[in-house]
Amino acid sequence: MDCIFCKIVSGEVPSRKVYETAHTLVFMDVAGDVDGHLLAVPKKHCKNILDCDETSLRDLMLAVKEVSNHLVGHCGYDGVNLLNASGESAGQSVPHFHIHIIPRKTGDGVNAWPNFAGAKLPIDEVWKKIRI
Ligand code: DGP
Repeated sequence: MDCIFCKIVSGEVPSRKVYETAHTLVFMDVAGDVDGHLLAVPKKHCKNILDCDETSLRDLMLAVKEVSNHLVGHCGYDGVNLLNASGESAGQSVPHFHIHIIPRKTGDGVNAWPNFAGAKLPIDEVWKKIRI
C-alpha cells in the first residue's frame, strides 16, 4: 500500500522520531506550523479511529499520554492540544490514523481550537438521534 505513514513506520521514509513502542510511533510533523507539532500513529495501518483495532488504539492513546506528560513534565510546556480528523469530511488528509499533539505554553497565541459557526439544530433533536 502506498501510505506515507506506513513508509515512515517502516523506515523507508525518514522521520524525526520522538517516542516509540511496539505498536506506536510518535514523530515530528513537517508542516512547520507550530513548534513541537507531533504526530502519533499506530504502526499497523488503519485509516482512522473508525477502523482501528483495539490493541493499536489502546497503545496509541497510552503513548499520547506518555509524550504529553513528557512535554509538560520535562520540556517546558504547560499543556497540549490533541487533534484528530477521522474521515475526509472531518478534514483528514493522510489516510493513516494519526493524532496531532500540539504542545502549548501559556500565552503562546497558538489558535488550535476551531471557531465553530454555531449549532444549526435544536440540541434535543440531535441528542435523540445520536444517543446510544
Ligand atoms: P491531517 O490533515 O489531520 O490528515 O494531517 C496530516 C499531517 O501529516 C499534516 O499536519 C502534515 C503531516 N505530514 C504529511 N506528510 C508528512 C510526511 O511525509 N512526514 C511528516 N513527518 N509529516 C507529514
